[in-house]
Amino acid sequence: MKMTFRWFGEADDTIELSHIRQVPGVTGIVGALTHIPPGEMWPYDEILAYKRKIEEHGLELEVIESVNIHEDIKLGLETRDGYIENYIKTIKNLGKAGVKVICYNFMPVFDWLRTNLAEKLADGSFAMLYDQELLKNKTPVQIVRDMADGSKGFSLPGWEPERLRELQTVLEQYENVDEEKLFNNLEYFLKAVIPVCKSRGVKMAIHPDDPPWSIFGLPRIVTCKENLERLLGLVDEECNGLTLCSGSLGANPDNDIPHMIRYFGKMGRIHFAHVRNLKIIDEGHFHETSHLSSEGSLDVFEIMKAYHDIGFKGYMRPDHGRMIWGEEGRPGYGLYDRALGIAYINGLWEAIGKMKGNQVGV
Ligand code: DNO
Repeated sequence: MKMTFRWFGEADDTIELSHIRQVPGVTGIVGALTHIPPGEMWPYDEILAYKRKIEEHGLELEVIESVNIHEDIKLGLETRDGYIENYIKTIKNLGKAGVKVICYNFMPVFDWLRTNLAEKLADGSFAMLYDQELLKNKTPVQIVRDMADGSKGFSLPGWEPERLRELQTVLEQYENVDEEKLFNNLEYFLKAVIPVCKSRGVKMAIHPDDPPWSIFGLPRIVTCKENLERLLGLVDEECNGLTLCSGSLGANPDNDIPHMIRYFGKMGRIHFAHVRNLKIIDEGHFHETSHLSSEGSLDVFEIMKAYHDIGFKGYMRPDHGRMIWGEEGRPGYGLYDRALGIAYINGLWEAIGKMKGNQVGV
C-alpha cells in the first residue's frame, strides 16, 4: 500500500506540501488541476509544473482526484464526443507525466452532498453531517447555496460554481435519464477511454456515489456491490477499476465494506482506497467521525485487515477528517485530523503485518 494525501494546489489549499511531507509514511500527493473546468483538456506543461512542485518536496504525483466528467457525457448528449476527445488527451498527458491512477465519478449534477458542513460533535470538533429529512424541505438551488455558504470561501471539490451555474437546465435534462441510461452513458465513455488507458499504463478508478442513493430523484448507479460489478464488466479490463471509498459506500449499512474489499481486491480492480469512518444515526442520517473504529459505525481494523489480506499494493489515503484544534480550512480536508487518521491506519497496517509474522509489518 502506498500512503497518499489529498492536496488542492498552492492557490487553493491552506496546507503546505512541506507539512504533508512530515506526516509519517506519506509518499505521495493526490492532486488535481482544480482550475480547469470539466470537459477541458489538461495541458502537459501545466501537469508537469504541478508535478515538479510536488517533487521538490520529496513527494510523488501518481494519483489524480479528479478529472471530472463533463455533464454532457453523463447525459449522453451528442456533444459528448468532443468532451471525450479532450478527456482522452488529458489521459495521454497525465500518463506521459507519470500519473498511474485517475479517480473520477459519474454522479449526475452533484458530487458528494452533506446537509451541514460543520456539525459540532460532543468532543468540540466539527464534522460533516447528512440528514435526508432536511433535504426534503430544500430545493437543489438551496442546497447549492448552503454548501457554498458553509465552505468558508473554499471551492468544494465537485462543487465548483461554474459547474452549477446552469443547475436548473441540467436538472431538467436529467428528467430523461434513468439508471439504465446512465449505465449506457458510462459504458460509452469507458469504451472510448479504457483502450487509451491500457496503452498508456493509466488506471481509471471510479469513485462511489456519496451518499450511495438517489437524491432529488436523480439517478445514481455507483452505490452497491452489484452495480460495481456491473460497471467493471462494461469493459472487462484491469484499468477499468475502482476507488473504494469506505465512507461513501458505508453510509448504507447493507454495503459490507471488508467483503467488498476482498471481493474486488481479489479481482485486482481496486486501484485507490479511501479510508474514512462515519456514524450512522438512523437511515439516511449520519455524521463523519475520526477514523477510530470505536467512534463510528465502520470497523476500520476489519477494513485494513481486508486490504492487508488481499496484499493491496495500490494507493490509499485518509478521507474526510473532522476540524480539530481550531484549524480553519476546507471542510473535511484539514491537516490535523487526516494526519491522525494516517497515523492510526499505519498503526493498524503495521500491527496486522507483524501479527502475521512479517517483521516489517507489510
Ligand atoms: C469529496 C470527495 C469527492 C471525490 C469525487 C471523485 O470530498 O470524496 O469529491 O473526490 O467524487 O471524483
